[in-house]
Amino acid sequence: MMNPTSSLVLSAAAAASAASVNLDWHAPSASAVNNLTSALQASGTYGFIFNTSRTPDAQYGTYNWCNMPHDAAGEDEYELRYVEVIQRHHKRTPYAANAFPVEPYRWDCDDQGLYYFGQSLAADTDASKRSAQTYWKGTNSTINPFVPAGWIGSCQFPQITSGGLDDSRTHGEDLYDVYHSLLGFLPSREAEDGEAWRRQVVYRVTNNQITSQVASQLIAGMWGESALTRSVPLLIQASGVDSLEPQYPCPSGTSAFDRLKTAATARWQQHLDAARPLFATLDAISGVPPTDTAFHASFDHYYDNLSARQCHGDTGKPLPCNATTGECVTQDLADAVYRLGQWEYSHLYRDAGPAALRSSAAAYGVWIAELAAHLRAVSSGGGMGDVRYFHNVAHDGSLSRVLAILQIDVMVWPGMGSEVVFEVYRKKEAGDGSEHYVRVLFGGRPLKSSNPTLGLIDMLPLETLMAYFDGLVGQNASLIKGKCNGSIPL
Ligand SMILES: *[C@@H]1O[C@H](CO)[C@@H](O)[C@H](O)[C@H]1NC(C)=O
Ligand SMILES: *[C@@H]1O[C@H](CO)[C@@H](O)[C@H](O)[C@H]1NC(C)=O
Ligand SMILES: *[C@@H]1O[C@H](CO)[C@@H](O)[C@H](O)[C@H]1NC(C)=O
Ligand SMILES: *[C@@H]1O[C@H](CO)[C@@H](O)[C@H](O)[C@H]1NC(C)=O
Ligand SMILES: *[C@@H]1O[C@H](CO)[C@@H](O)[C@H](O)[C@H]1NC(C)=O
Ligand SMILES: *[C@@H]1O[C@H](CO)[C@@H](O)[C@H](O)[C@H]1NC(C)=O
Ligand SMILES: CC(=O)N[C@H]1CO[C@H](CO)[C@@H](O)[C@@H]1O
Repeated sequence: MMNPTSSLVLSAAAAASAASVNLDWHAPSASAVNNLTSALQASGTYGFIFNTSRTPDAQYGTYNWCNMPHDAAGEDEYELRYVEVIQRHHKRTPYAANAFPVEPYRWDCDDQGLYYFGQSLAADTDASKRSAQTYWKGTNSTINPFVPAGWIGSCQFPQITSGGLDDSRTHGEDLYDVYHSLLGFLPSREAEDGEAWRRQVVYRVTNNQITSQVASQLIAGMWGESALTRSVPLLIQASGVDSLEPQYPCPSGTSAFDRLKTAATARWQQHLDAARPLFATLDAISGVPPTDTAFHASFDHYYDNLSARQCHGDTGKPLPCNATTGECVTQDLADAVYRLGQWEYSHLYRDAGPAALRSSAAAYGVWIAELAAHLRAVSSGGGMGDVRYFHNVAHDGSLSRVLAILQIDVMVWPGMGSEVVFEVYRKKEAGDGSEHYVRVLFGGRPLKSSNPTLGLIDMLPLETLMAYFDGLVGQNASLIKGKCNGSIPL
């Protein structure tokens, strides 16, 4: 319990930090990632891994596109009160749109089923209500003369591959190891405690099924057998307004963001011009027409086309070759694509100036306000009920916007399974008026922000982060509709 004096100090501190919070955009640090010369001319990928889900132990914490690092560590003087995780889904097949005009090989997913069925919740206790475990089996009709555009094979494009399911499971096991075994924060999944987690833990997904595919294995990884005894709900908001993907309409935010990738933004155009020879080489091998605007608006398509192959399975799928000329996409070409993809993400979410912050804050402000409401409820005591762990499974666009809003100092394209973790701590012996503190982890390490109000977000007074979020998006997202419809400046 706080005494009246410390409560006064607390509100004074909160008021002061709200008044002095800096809401401006601050440029990220200069690094290889946002250096166009290194993107175009370096060799390799800055030590980033693109060809396996398994990061060698000696390289723990290294950026791995196929399976990003995650983890956390404890702090003695502080008591952990609440954890909210937002992660990107794990590795998947490419999207249909990322196939080359002629794909050199099939991509089959016959080693797994994507289960779609409805079942009465009464089935948890009444076996006579159980549904058959029906799954979608991609099929190739010998009669149907219409061939799908893009990839050929029995997978859905996209779907989480069986390797991606394995990574999801490991991710869940690792989270349990940290938050139960190491920190004793989450309950045990064993014996008498076995079901306590169901009251304390919430999972949320987007309307894109791949996030549910990840959740199903992640939860089994976290809670083992005790997750299999009865159903586990996944929270989902309605399609079209979902804040997690995000899907809610935000025309001003979208147009401000899109402008960052047009000729109106000089440094973007400069990178496209400089990358023309690389595009031409890739087009000649892949057969992508030089007039295909989607493929040449950015490196996104080539990046996904190539990286999904290299991450697949233990050894990856080969880089594609041209059946006529025999010329192949070399590792050097793929690496150049990966470097330019990193540069583009750093540009769009960080380097491009205040619009990079403002457009992300508008497009992702509702989720930020939801997060802030959770954090506020925890610090004001009891507001989250029994819930102490909230896990969101989302996309690279979701994570990138969170990183943009936090103004990460060195931006990267969030790889498969990337996570940002918000940990709320309470100081065991609070003496300075700031009772709750927050640590934000990205890739298992405290996130460094370029914004001086945030700095290294490692035991930052919680009210400082709340004041920053409130300033950008408004409590209860009160600013977002106005920002999105243009009646309030971004
Ligand atoms: C970018 O990298 C090049 C080559 O490594 C280097 O010469 C240059 O100084 C870097 N630019 C910045 C702004 O760091
Ligand atoms: C993966 O790429 C690294 C270089 O980034 C290379 O040293 C390694 O041999 C590659 N591994 C496989 C399995 O291709
Ligand atoms: C379907 O099978 C035929 C014959 O084996 C093959 O030529 C064709 O590429 C396959 N189509 C798809 C979509 O897999
Ligand atoms: C192979 O390269 C040629 C010449 O660039 C191109 O016209 C063709 O579309 C490519 N074919 C395939 C199968 O990618
Ligand atoms: C935000 O919403 C909560 C719950 O609906 C409400 O209690 C609170 O007063 C609202 N805050 C503001 C500033 O509107
Ligand atoms: C824009 O949003 C604001 C804030 O919600 C609202 O008051 C206003 O009516 C909206 N304007 C339009 C044109 O939709
Ligand atoms: C993700 C992506 O960009 N995929 C592209 C792969 O190439 C085809 C053209 O063959 C494009 O349509 C896709 O958009």
